[in-house]
Amino acid sequence: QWKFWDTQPVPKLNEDVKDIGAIEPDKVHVREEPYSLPVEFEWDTVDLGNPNQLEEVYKLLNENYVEDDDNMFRFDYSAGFLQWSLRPPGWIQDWHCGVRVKKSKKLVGFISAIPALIKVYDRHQRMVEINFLCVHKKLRTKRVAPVLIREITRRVNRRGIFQAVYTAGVVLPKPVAKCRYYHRSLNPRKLVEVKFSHLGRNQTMQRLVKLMRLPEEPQIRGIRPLKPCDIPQCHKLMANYLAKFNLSPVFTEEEFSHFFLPRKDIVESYVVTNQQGEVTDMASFFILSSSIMHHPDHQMLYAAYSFYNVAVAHTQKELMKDMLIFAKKLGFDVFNALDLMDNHSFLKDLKFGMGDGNLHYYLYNYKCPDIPENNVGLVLQ
Ligand code: YNC
Ligand code: MG
Repeated sequence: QWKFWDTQPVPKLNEDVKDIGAIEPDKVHVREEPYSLPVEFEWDTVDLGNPNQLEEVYKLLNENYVEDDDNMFRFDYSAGFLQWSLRPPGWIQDWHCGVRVKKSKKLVGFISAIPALIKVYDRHQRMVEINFLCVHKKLRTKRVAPVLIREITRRVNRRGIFQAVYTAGVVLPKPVAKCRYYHRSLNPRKLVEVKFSHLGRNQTMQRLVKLMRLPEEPQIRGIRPLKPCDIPQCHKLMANYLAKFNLSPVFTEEEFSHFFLPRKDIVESYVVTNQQGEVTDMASFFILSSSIMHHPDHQMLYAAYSFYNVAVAHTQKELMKDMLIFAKKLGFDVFNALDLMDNHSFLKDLKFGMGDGNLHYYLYNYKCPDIPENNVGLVLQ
């Protein structure tokens, strides 16, 4: 069955893991030569600082990356989003790994890694986050994906890192956690028109629109965008919160600034402060729209994704309600959230509906007991 994955340091699907730690020891020697591609293709390290190359990655993903199960929507990661996501502090150029057709130089494959310190139960492990694995539609099922995975592993190993974390919709050996997407309609009329959602029995458009109506303005007094001067406090607040989960990132202050300072059309973060001016709560979402594949009137589904939220003076529900209000004001059609961290505490009351399909979390060359979704404290882009 798993011709490729059976050769990799990951637990078997039926394995009941009881201990925590690396599966195989760090390699003393890592091969210097890239893995061999089929003869028509060649490796290329992509420079995302070069507008033309950034555009090539954007286009590859826009036309060939993840679709929903019914092939109606496909992620449309913006060029600015890709730069934000793939160039955090410590990013490494040759971890932006592309495959081109030798003759035409057309980019037809991609995989990326970024560095991260990850807490797994009570251990801290230097890892990479793997994302944006993509093979052009015309090149599928030709075993190019395993070569991309082997090559990024080699490039990461060359830098002395031997563990990774990644997520995928598909089941592979072996998920450490399984989460589900939930969706909160902000523009129910459009969502029904494009068949993202449908009217239930005994439901009318008028009643649905009323059901999903939100206040015009945020409800928490003083909630405002995160600013550079909040960073030291906010970073501590987040670190303290994330420490309680069994799978979570350990951000440096620089990483925290990079991932949370607001960037138009990429990421939004808000904070609440008390009378002493101390940050008590924070909430954030990133912006990831999807192309609507075959609709006469609508081309884009504008979506916001819940990122990291910490509630202390307020409740998760109060914070998230304000995120819905901000997202609605910004023109998003839908607000998505996974059922991880403390998200179960607001999903039902704030009228999120369960999505189809799961998001599985994986570790490479690291094993640990299964983690229930409410103990997952990691959100990848
Ligand atoms: C997948 N998503 O099972 P077996 S998520 C990992 N992640 O292997 P072929 C996958 N493996 O069964 P295709 C995978 N999907 O023989 C399939 N596989 O053991 C496995 N889609 O390869 C599959 N992006 O080349 C099989 O398949 C083998 O041509 C088959 O290519 C697959 O970014 C893919 O969903 C996904 O672009 C590239 O379908 C293609 O179908 C595609 O014949 C649309 O591959 C976009 C899409 C995936 C998004 C993501 C995370 C990726 C994680 C990769 C694993 C990283 C391991 C850690 C490495 C660093 C370690 C260090 C240190
Ligand atoms: Mg292939």
